[in-house]
Amino acid sequence: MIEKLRAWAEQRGYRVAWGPGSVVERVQQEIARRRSCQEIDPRFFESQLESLVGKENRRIAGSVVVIAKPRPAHSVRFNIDGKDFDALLPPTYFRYRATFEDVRMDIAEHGLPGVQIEYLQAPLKATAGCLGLVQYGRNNISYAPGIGSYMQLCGYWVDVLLPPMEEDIPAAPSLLPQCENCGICGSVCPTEAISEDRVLIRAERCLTLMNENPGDWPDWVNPGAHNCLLGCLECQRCCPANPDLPVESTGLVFSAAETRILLSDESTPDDRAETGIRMKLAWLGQPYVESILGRNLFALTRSKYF
Ligand code: B12
Repeated sequence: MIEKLRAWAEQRGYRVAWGPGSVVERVQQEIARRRSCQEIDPRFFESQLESLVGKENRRIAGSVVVIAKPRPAHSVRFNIDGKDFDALLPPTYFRYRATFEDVRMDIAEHGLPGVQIEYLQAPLKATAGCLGLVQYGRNNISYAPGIGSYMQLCGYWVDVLLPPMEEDIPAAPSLLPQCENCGICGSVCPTEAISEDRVLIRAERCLTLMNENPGDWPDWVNPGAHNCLLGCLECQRCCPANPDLPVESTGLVFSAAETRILLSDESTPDDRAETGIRMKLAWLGQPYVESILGRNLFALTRSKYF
């Protein structure tokens, strides 16, 4: 069974690791500890992490399997004042949720046929780190061997007890050796979310958290720092441990009229539904960003990157 799983991953260029379900509990306890000693901002914890660490979400007994799937960045085209404007989406954003399902269906058919496979709702980097699948960078993102950080982690419960991978797994997560004397990511982070004194990111300061969510950005955020339609690529693109960023087109084009509606302060949800905007965002796998996309696009047009 394990040989089949390994061959499945290798054929697709994925990395795979597995281990006992207790790894997830261990990771969850560690994050709860970081929350209780104030290493993690309480408001950030409640809004983003509680669902991953706060409740028992295992529905089947067995093992956990985590896959690192290489993903490129993607471009999306807008039309501003008659000119094409290509905005970048970091790896993982295009068809994020759909990718979990694609991988689940594929592994169920070819990697672990006959095995029940369910989504793992847990902190995936930390779980993958304990399983030896990834190492952390100083930017707090995880890196898989031969891939770097441009990947999506997909985690699953499987209803069989897979044999241990290696004797010393699960293990404590480790740092990339290249990070020991580097620190470039900390110096380019536009919001000082990466500090010298710790690996754990100050997530409440991360540009990604701000531009993925509604609301005004705090005054200390330089709007010119935005470099993607959603998210931020600064701490990954500068990283010597990463390959060049692969970029693919989504093929998605927002017409001049649609771009105008997105950028207008006065447009309504009906305007977005009547044009192709809503349908296009659903196809992109980002239906929740309808109300914030114009804000982000406007910031991008003003940023130093364009
Ligand atoms: C919440 C979340 C966010 C939040 C907070 C990020 C965070 N680090 O917590 C925000 C919105 C800011 C965010 C941003 C991004 N995210 Co995000 N996010 C998540 C989510 C849902 C949970 C992450 C989590 O577990 N946080 C809790 C913290 C405590 O866990 P941790 O970061 O692993 O922290 C551990 C380390 O710091 C370690 N540690 C502490 N000290 C030390 C010291 C040493 C020496 C070592 C080795 C380790 C170590 O201990 C901590 C655990 O106890 C996951 C999906 C999932 N289900 O897991 C995606 C996920 C982590 N995100 C992902 C991505 C791609 C991003 C972005 C790159 C997106 C973008 N381009 O804009 C940025 C990266 C920001 C950054 N530099 O970290 C990917 C990461 C892929 C990868 N290559 O690692 C994930 C896994 C989604 C996926 N399915 O692929 N994200």
